[in-house]
Amino acid sequence: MWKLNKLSKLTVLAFIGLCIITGFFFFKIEKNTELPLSSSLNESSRVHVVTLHEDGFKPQDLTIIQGDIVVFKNGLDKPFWPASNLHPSHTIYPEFDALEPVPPGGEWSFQFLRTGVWNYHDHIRAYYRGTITVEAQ
Ligand SMILES: [Cu+2]
Repeated sequence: MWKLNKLSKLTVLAFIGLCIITGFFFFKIEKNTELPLSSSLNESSRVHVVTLHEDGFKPQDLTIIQGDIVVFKNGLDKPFWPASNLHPSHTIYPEFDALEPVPPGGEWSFQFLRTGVWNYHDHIRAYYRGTITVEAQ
């Protein structure tokens, strides 16, 4: 049993060595991909401003890159409440929801980590509508 000639033993050793090296690099790459993802999102984040006026959100349609931040400013003399569709449940992007009224002159910021076309509205006056399109990095 297990009588291997010298060449076979070398082949087995080489195979084991290759497995260890492959495993090491696989683990290393696996480990590396986790950390830079979140930090690169922060490094390249840009800030955009959307203001709600009497005649609607300006700009009404905005295209940004994944990880960008949008500041929703209240340009009305009454509170507003930015939230993702559908009104009133806000389920298409539940985190994209101020969760409370933003006072006149106030603002609410949100970082978009999910790609997609996100329709939103003013939860208090749902006829104010807009779209944030988030493209992949
Ligand atoms: Cu709503």
